[in-house]
Order: sequence, then structure tokens, then C-alpha cells
Amino acid sequence: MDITLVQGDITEQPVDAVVNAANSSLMGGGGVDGAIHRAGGAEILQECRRLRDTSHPDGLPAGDAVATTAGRMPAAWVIHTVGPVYSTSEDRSATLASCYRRSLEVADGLNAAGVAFPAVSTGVYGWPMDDAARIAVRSVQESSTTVGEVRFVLFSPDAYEAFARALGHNTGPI
Ligand code: AR6
Repeated sequence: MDITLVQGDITEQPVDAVVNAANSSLMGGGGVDGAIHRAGGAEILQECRRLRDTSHPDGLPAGDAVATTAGRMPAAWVIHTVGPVYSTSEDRSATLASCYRRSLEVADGLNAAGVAFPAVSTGVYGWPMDDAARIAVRSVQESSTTVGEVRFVLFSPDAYEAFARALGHNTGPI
């Protein structure tokens, strides 16, 4: 599996599946969640509502993942995952690692060849970027996925550099 880094907007990525940093309600929100729903259009929310009405009446627990259409985005699917809220009193890293592992399991079920991830939990949910990057990279490297390319799409130069460090690269073009 190739791991690549891109600084940019995840909604523009021409990969099979883009991962959304959603919340348990699956009803949308701010940050990357808001951007994905805006770019993909109303079809995504319709499918999320259907999931709430059928398989996920209580919402999606943190650490789990589920797929919908990507609507108007270049990708075919959105894989919604729910990151943990960062806590200084409780170690929730296993839940954050699970977001990446479960998303790749869902991607395998879709036969996706390329999957783009944002830095889950590092915005509204407050996870420090360097730590989140290490957990993300380790979880992807340890997964037994059949996905050929995992692309981390980082919004800011700082986030990009944190992921480059976590991958053991020097910063700069990869
Ligand atoms: N492309 C790539 N990365 C982005 C984009 C984008 N278009 N927009 C933001 N980011 P966040 P969370 C980065 O807050 O911390 C929502 O309201 C952003 O800079 O989107 O998991 C949900 O509904 C940050 O590094 O997700 C939940 O309620 C990273 O994406 C809650 O926020 C994640 O930031 C989830 O919080």
C-alpha cells in the first residue's frame, strides 16, 4: 500500500472514497463534515437519514465507519467515521486508531483502490496534530487492507508537516 500526503481540500480528491470526520448523528456539521455535505449535495444527507432509519437508529459510535454515496464530488463514496473528542484525562487513542482501521475495512468492502483521509479529530474535537498524525499513520500501516493508495489530505501546512514527520520524512515535497 502507498501512503501519500497532499495539502488541500479533501472534497476535490479524485479517489474512490473520501473519509468524513462526522459526528454520531450523521446529520452533518462544520469543518470537513460541512465541506463534504456542501460539495456532495443533498444526496449524502438523504443516505445518512436512511442509515439512521434502518441500520443505525442510535447513530454511529465513535471509532466506527459507514459508507454513502459521494453525490457530486469526484469520489464515488463517502466513508463517514466518528472520531473521539480529545481528552486529557482519558486515553482515547484506540478509538482514533479504530476510525482509520474501520474506514479501511469499509473501503475493502467497496473494493475501493484509493481512499483519502482528513486528520480525524484534529479540528472541533481538539486532538493535538502531531499525536493524531502518529496514530493515523500507525493505524493505516498496521491494517491489512487491500486498498492500494491511502492519501492523507491535510488542510494546513502545519498539518501536512505533522503527517510528514509521522511518516518519517523530512518536510518538503514528497
Ligand atoms: N479538507 C481537508 N481537511 C479539512 C477540510 C477540508 N475541506 N476542512 C477542514 N479540514 P473537523 P473533527 C481539517 O473539525 O475534529 C464537525 O462539526 C481541519 O483543519 O472537521 O473530527 C463534525 O460534524 C482539521 O485538521 O473534524 C463533528 O461534530 C480536520 O479536518 C466534529 O466537527 C478535522 O477537523 C468533528 O470534529
